[in-house]
Amino acid sequence: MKIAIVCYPTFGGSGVVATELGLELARKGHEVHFITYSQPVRLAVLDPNVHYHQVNVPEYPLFHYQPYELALSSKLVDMVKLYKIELLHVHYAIPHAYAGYMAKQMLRDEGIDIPMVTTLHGTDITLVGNHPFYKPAVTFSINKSDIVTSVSQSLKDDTLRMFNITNEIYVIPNFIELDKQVDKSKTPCYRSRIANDHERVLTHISNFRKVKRIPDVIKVFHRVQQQIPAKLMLVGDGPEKEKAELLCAELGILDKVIFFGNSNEIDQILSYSDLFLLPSESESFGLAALEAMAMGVPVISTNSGGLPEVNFDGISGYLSNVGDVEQMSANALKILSDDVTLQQFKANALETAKKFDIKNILPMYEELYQKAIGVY
Ligand code: GMT
Repeated sequence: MKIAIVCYPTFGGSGVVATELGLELARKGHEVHFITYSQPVRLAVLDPNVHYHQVNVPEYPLFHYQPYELALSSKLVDMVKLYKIELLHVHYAIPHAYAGYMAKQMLRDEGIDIPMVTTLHGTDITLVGNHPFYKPAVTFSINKSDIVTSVSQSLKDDTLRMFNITNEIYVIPNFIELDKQVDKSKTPCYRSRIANDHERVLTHISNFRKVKRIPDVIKVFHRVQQQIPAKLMLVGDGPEKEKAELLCAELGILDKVIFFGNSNEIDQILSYSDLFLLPSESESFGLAALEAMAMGVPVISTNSGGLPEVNFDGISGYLSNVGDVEQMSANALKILSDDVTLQQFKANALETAKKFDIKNILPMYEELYQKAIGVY
């Protein structure tokens, strides 16, 4: 199949999911075309089945906002015609499904019918919760897609509750590539630069938006390190980072916290972590938690959104109500305080992650692609 993938190419779960999906489809022999404004961060290796087409938005001073959707829909039309692409898979209703629908209409005028699969990742829904003026565009984009998928049951339920949806929504969970090899030879030496052998390493990875509740990450760590020797690795960048640094300084733990910024070495970082913290306000899935579990790292998270579908309470880690720093700290200590318990949780985390192996999830997308193509 010739498939175009449209996504946000930045350090975010949806971009990672779209990129890994495209790469795995390419490995299976499909021809995959990424169409976006910059090369997705994890699209380092190009293979002959993988193409990347950049969407350029010419700057024009008359426009207060440069029209990305227009540029994207034109690019989609051009690439579909040039490469005879058979299916569009867009990640996020706005603006991608919105632009994809316009491309479909333009192509139809030229006698080309192309199906569009839209995957919902959550932020569309959160955004509409905060800014209802996007609601008509999101509803329209979802209803005009040929197939709609959602990364969790929780996100599907939220979407059906908040919008007037006439389309079926298929739940396809996010996935992880389990066969990936991490260069373990680097692990002990890197770890020793971060923490002593007797110290536990706690980790949080995100885009440091408010929804991630970074202060809760720090407060949990603050309590943990009062009981056991520990270090905290904070990976990623975003609007809440500076406040996080100030809070660490205020609590007197700055010397125990390492701010890494954005990194492409997530697996390496996770390979010397003992516990992952994800106390988010809302999370449609929590890909970062799954990435941690796949590296054998148990997770302390909230029970919001799709997190209970990924992190199993008392097995791969623990779930708590949003903001319950007290319980999250107690649970973290429960996991970290002795080696036997920690090893058991690490093994459980990896075992749970295996349910989300890309090998099991990819056929679900391929089946829906066939169904979408069958529509025309
Ligand atoms: O979490 C973010 O802020 C980034 C956002 C994105 O667009 O990558 O993540 C969303 O999609 C991920 C992939 O499906 C999910 O794992 C995240 O839970 C979801 N974020 C939210 O729902 C807040």
